[in-house]
Amino acid sequence: ASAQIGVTGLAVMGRNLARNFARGGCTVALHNRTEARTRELVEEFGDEGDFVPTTSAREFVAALRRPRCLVVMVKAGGPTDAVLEEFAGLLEPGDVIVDGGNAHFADTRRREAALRERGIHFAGTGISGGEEGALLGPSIMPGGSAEAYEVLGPLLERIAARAPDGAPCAAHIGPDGAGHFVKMVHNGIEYADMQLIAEAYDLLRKVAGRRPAEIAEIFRGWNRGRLDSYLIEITAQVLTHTDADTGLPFVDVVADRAEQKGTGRWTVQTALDLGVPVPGIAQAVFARSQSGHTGLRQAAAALPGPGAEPLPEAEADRFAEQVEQALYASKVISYAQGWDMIRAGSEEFGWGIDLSRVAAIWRAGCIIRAAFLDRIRASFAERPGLPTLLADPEFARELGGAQGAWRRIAAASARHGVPTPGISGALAYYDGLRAEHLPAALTQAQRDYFGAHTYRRRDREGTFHTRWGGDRAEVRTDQG
Ligand code: NBP
Repeated sequence: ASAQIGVTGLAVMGRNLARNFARGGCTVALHNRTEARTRELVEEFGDEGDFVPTTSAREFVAALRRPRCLVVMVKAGGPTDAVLEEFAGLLEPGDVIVDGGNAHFADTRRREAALRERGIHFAGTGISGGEEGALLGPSIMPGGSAEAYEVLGPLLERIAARAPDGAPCAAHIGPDGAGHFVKMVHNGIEYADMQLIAEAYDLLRKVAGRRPAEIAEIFRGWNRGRLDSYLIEITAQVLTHTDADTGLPFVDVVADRAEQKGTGRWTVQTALDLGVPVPGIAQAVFARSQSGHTGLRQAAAALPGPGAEPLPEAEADRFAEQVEQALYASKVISYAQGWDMIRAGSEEFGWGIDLSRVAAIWRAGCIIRAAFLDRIRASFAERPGLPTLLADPEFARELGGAQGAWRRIAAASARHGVPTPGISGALAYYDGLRAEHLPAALTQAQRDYFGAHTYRRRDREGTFHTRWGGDRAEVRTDQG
């Protein structure tokens, strides 16, 4: 047994992770259900490092040093269960299985509990950065026991991306499903971020009358400022690309129906279960869903609305600056909601997640990597009990500074008929949190009217009900 780590499941992700380990100096055992993939990897990339190709699960396990450490990179769901069942029978207490696939954190909790019974550590691990990240350095979010991380940590930190300060973008997140939960929320934030960028593009195009190549230039400018991020950078790349067949801007030949694999939906479903408001993520998931409903869109296509009359040229530059402010403010709101959700999950499942550490390992390697994450890291490091990112003095000052422009953009989008559920919804969230009084009072009164659901009063302790159907007298319901 010579390999420090093994990878089973050698499709795009597994293959690139295995190469990353090998390039980093690890001896890597290789296994895949279909042998051909293992052979191909060694033929094409065998000179990149030390690989130990194997042709059976038994041979694979035998190739690993104790305690064994193996990474499963197969299709999430049934295939993961099948592979775990096969390997669990061959492993010994103290061995570590890493599931690097996109598992639902509830499945990870179930699998961890079952394997723990057999003395095997199971580290459900979120890996972000796609194919390229897997090879060059992903952001890695391992869950599972602290004991497992002792074995695993040094190996994962070796292949992870490096933040600008040199720190590896891998850190123990917390027990059982914590890693996959955090990866799920990462993807939810990614959905929200992408939606906001799409809305900013739409506004610049339809209201400011800018062409895709001009918008790319605007985005490049933004990328030199506080919006500096991977998603803004690739947006500029996409917007400068021209379709070879038609000579049109690429964005104009792509069908306007966004698809989804499901992690955004999981985030929203879980948020509903946890009772944590993440409307920015929900709006993004629903916006993709709405874009794909061609039947609904066709049926509504003739409904009246404002014409596509762009602003006069003299106002367009100022408008673009206001879009930057609205985009930035809305982005802060989305991230605040994401962190609210991580805190809620951590409390619900007793994970003890360090909120600052999550921001630290998202600074590089992952899809939402951005300069701004270092400020979130610093914010939670200084104030671990911060109830919301909106209460951070610096973010609060920025939101306050942006709110004038943000309101003008939300108003302009309504006036021009450009849908901005992300930007306008983020503003509603901001106003909803800062409002001294919400109409929730009326909602609660209605609930008491039709369902005797009771209410609390602003001026007194206790719960009350008004006898709406009778004399409308108020009765106290929390006393004998
Ligand atoms: P896929 O998700 O396409 O899975 C293909 C791999 O699963 C192959 O190695 C295949 O073996 C194996 N497999 C299947 Br399918 N059923 C199996 C079974 N019953 N027993 C054993 N092996 C089985 O590969 P991927 O795109 O590389 O993704 C791997 C994991 O990483 C997934 O969970 C994915 O969600 C996650 N992920 C992907 C990305 C990304 O950007 N693609 C990013 C982050 C995470 P075979 O060769 O014999 O068919």
